[in-house]
Amino acid sequence: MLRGSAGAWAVLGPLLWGCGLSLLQGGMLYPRESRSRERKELDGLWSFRADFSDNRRQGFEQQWYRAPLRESGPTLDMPVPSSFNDVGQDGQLRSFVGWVWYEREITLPQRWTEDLGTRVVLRIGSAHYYAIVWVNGVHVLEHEGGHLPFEADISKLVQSGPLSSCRITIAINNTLSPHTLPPGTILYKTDPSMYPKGYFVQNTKFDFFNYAGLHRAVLLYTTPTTYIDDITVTTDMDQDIGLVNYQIIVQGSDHFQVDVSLLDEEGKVMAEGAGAEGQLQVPSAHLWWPYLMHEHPAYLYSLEVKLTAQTAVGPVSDFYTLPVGIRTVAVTESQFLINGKPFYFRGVNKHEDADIRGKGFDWPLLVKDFNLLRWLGANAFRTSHYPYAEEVLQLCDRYGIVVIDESPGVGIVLAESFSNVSLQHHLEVMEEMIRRDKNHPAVVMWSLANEPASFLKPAGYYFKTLIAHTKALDPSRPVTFVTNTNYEADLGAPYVDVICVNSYYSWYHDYGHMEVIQLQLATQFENWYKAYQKPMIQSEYGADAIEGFHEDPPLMFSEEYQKGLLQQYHVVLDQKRQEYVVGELIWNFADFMTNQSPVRMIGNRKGIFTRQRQPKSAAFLLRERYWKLANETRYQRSAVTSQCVGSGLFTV
Ligand code: GCB
Repeated sequence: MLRGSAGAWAVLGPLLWGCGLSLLQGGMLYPRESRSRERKELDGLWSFRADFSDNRRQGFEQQWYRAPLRESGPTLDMPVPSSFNDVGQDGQLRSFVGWVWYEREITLPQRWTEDLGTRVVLRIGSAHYYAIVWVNGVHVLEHEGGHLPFEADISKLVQSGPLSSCRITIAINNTLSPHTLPPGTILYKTDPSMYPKGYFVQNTKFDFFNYAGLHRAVLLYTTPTTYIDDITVTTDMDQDIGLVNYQIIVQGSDHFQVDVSLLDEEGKVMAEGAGAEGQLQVPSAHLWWPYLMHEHPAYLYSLEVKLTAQTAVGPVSDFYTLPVGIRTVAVTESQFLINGKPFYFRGVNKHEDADIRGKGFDWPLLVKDFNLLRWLGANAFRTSHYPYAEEVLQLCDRYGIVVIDESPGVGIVLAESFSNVSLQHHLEVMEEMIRRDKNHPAVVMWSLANEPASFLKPAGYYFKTLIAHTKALDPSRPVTFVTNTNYEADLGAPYVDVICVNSYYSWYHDYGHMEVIQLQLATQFENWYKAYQKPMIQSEYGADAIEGFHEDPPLMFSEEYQKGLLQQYHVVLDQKRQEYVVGELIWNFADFMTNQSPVRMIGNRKGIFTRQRQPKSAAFLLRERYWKLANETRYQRSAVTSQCVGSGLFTV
């Protein structure tokens, strides 16, 4: 959510979708280079200081943004992108709660500061959690939410003075409150016999470490002053003709022309169009298929958009190329269909998490993860429990890995977190998320939350409203949230398209008794299906295993127990996937960091890979299973029998 003054960025955004009312300003296209656009990455070392003052407000009281940070006190070198928590040797910084300050001075290319026909934009991929940004000491914007990008047009600031350099200061606060997403509470501990004066801790109801900092790329990019602000693409099929519906938003001028061409993977023009809105038809279209579902999965066309405009300074052109996958998504009462074929999610839940960098974006890690996913034969993952970096979704598009895109609605369990203030923020987060991710063919469903207290009275209204808004913003994709509430008590489930259930039989209860899993799991599925007749996904199941711990017969925390527990689940999943279960997502892809607690041994160890991405025994089990499942359905052209229900055919 953008807050406060946004500099010259003041044009009210038009409606993003036909029937979706959006309050967001402008589009959020991924910054790509083109003939008319340049980008300058600001990755590397930034100056950094955590504000350890008692009220954490010294930085504001002393206006640290007014002059280079080094002038107001000592600074540390801080890598970007990275979480700040694990790069140092200071335990206090690791668990710091409050404001931290980042600063970077940069030299701009001469043309950017002199050419008034150039628009210079500062874009921050993610800053967890609340961020305030100044350029050369001038406040340019604020943003709430740690997992989605925000940007400001800073042209006026960098083009108004004699300077060819600019100083970017970003203050970030990681404090979570009952109204943030995810929510949290600050607990003041006031017993003077136990705690020093002013002592407080951050409490959260989610199971991962609240890493903070500049987690994704910070960059500057340019466009002409009349520019392509947003593109929305939806696709459909008519026999073998691919239909690509496009809508382009232009800012900066009312007198412009838009031309579009759709190129295939060989660069051949397949269709052309003119105007800001229209439909392109692609005869014998190559569809975008998931990994291992087709001999040529993940086929991507390129939509080349060319804008020409007459402006006061003469003719201007802007170019932007968007990858486009042609595919449809639909839900029946027992199936999830991609391109009209039954799709079974064979996948994982992930986290953005690794040694040292925490949640900081890292290309080698990302490529390793995709290589592991493909090695497993997985075809899907859920972005548990927040939206991941855009580059992750780009690789999903490219490799055919299907995504359930989840909002940061994790740990919504306090009554306060279902209030109108919280709901309003959640609505806005969905707008930001859909604005960013709407054009990815890999994204097939929105997940609004993970394990909310959906049995609480206000949850019914909360989810009814949230789901209606999400569907209004994007009528083309099904919507879910992930539940662990009893099927009879869940007040949000009536509104979802797919029932996603987490369960930990023989882990969080019936410790060590794997013999009860089959009965309990079968009962879970049957109860839910009887109540709702909607397709179901086992959206989490798993057990902690410490790599190298072996016990046979299996004991909890051994690799044998993890494997044995999964095998018990698989027996029931194999029965129910013949009926209405449309997917299984293991918890978790890899071990990950959590808060310290007596039930977490240096983090959550339910990964089938270690945090360093080495396989445990369970990884080999899943690999065998996923390849077997893939081979059962590989390139299969089975007829679709069930009727589409609910919101009908979802096409993207
Ligand atoms: C869950 C949560 C997930 C936890 C997991 C666990 O139900 O959705 O965030 O990490 O269980 O291991 O307890």
